[in-house]
Amino acid sequence: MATLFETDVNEGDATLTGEDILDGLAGKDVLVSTITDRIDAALIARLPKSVRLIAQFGNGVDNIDLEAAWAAGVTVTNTPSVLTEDTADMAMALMLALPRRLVEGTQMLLRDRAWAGWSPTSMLGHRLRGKALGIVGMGRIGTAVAQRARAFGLAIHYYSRNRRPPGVEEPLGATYWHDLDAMLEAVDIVSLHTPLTRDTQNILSAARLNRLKSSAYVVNVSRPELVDEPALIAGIETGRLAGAALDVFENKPGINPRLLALAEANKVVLTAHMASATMEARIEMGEVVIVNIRTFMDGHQPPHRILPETPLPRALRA
Ligand code: 8YV
Repeated sequence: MATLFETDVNEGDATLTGEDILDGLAGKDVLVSTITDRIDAALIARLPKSVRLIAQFGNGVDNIDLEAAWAAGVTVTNTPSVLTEDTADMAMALMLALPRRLVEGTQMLLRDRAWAGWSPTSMLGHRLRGKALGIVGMGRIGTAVAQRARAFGLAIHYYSRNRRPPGVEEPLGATYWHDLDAMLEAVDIVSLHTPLTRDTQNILSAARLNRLKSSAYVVNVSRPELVDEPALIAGIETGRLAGAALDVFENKPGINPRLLALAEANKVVLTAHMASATMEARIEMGEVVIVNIRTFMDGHQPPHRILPETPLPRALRA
């Protein structure tokens, strides 16, 4: 097989420092990054002059200081689309997991060996059909979730930066809400599908969580910073909220023990940032990274360049 690129590969070490990244970049033209690599202004200022492209292996680019990259003349690309369907599948799985007590049922059988057999009142959950789903962010992934949720009989509500132009029908008979606060009062489940930007950070603030019905629960396959996590935890602990199903949560220095306790009590379902983790998606993401790099190296605009009108990620945390 012909060698396409000469690479210096970091094999899955999620704790790369800026120095590690810079060390690996000597003599290179492209930095291929993932969400765990913090590419802040200080690091960008120290990039070798040869590095003109940051090719993110992922959809979200909130780990990259886009303004600093652009100011330094560095192009940034990502891999949208190829992880849309798998991420939407996981949102659906999480949406079902809490009301249908999937994790609890498995734990009772396998971990606790406590199943006494079927009875009419054993493991009763709640039906999804007929409930109202509020989607925050009706982009590619939000729309793919809406399609699935519609098939499950949920009524679709959404709040989004981009409303369809006047006269264009809402997809899937969805109800658009200009006012997120009002939508939260109306729905039974809220699912987050917006990128993390300066505008969306803490979009599910403590005050907004308070607007949800006490029977409502939160699904998050996007970014932890979209939610006031301490307020979410306190809300579930006090019964103010029914629960949460989270693929993403604060994990520095570790997962909040109160969140783990809620998962033990089956009020919360936790998965390990794996919404896009299919073999197929990872292969396709790699292919898109290669297309972005080759196009750029051939002197053309890469197909998935992050454009300057893109809402900026929130300021990277110190
Ligand atoms: C990826 C994600 O696995 O693409 C994203 O934005 O959150 C994940 O599903 C990760 O970003 C890889 O860099």
